[in-house]
Amino acid sequence: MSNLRSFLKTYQTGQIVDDFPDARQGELQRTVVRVGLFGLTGSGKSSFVNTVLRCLGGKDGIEELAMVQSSGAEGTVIVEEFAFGGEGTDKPGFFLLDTRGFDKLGDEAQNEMLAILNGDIRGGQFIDRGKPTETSMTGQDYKLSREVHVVLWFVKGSDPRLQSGTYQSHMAFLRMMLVKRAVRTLTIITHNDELQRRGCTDEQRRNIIDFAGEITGSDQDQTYFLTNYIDGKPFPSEQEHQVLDIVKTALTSAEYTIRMRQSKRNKQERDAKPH
Ligand SMILES: Nc1nc2c(ncn2[C@@H]2O[C@H](COP(=O)(O)OP(=O)(O)OP(=O)(O)O)[C@@H](O)[C@H]2O)c(=O)[nH]1
Ligand SMILES: [Mg+2]
Repeated sequence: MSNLRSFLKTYQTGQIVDDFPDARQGELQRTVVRVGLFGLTGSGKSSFVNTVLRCLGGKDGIEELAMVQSSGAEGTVIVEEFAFGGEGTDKPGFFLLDTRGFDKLGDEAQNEMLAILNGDIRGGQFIDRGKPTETSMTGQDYKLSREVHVVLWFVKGSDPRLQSGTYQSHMAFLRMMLVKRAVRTLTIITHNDELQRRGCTDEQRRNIIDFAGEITGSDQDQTYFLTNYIDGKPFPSEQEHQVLDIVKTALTSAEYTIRMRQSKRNKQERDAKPH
């Protein structure tokens, strides 16, 4: 466990998957893994950033916290980047991208998520939600180092609307784009402490996994239950381990995505050359 923690504290891109046959010279050294956190408002994205900060500490000991349930100005979206890993070097190993949640899922949400995936909405940037964001629908011509390499999709496990089918909608396009980009989605079901307190049964958990999967497209083996660290509450090492495990899994998925995208890119370049 402390092994995993120290691995993640010093992590640099490329340390999990051993072979990147199609990487350009120095490409991995320049790339910081970008982990996109998405989900409805109140699902626990910012709390997750703070939980990882508590477990790992930020790059160079930076401990600036994410704003939990922040009330950004109306119509404005902020993506915040939090740097982790790379301890003892001048480059972080990965960013967690905390995004402003949606009240509902639909076309607007999809378009905005796609722009973040493509790297067209970056950290600290203000976006007017009144206007659609310009972004590529195909994901071609984008730079691998700008993009999001893995998605963590947050779902509040104790949200009653999950069971009522309110959310079973409309994210098919985005899911297709993720598949096309070879970006994996992990589903993070938060508020596990509340589920435990209510005596949630295994069958109820399976239902929650299914409901969440309808939104995110994840199977059971890509779905994790999580209790976020809440200021002032005890945080047992078992919960900490869950958090570190999710981070490691996310970084592993991201590295496979980077490797696959490099190979695709090189193949396209070869195919485009005149014979
Ligand atoms: N009990 C419990 N509360 C949680 C957990 N995760 C988050 N919360 C609480 O849920 C509320 C919402 O959490 P946030 O982290 O602000 O949610 P968010 O996804 O960042 O929300 P937006 O920024 O509005 O999209 C806060 O009051 C958190 O303290 C959890 O695992 N258990
Ligand atoms: Mg937030």
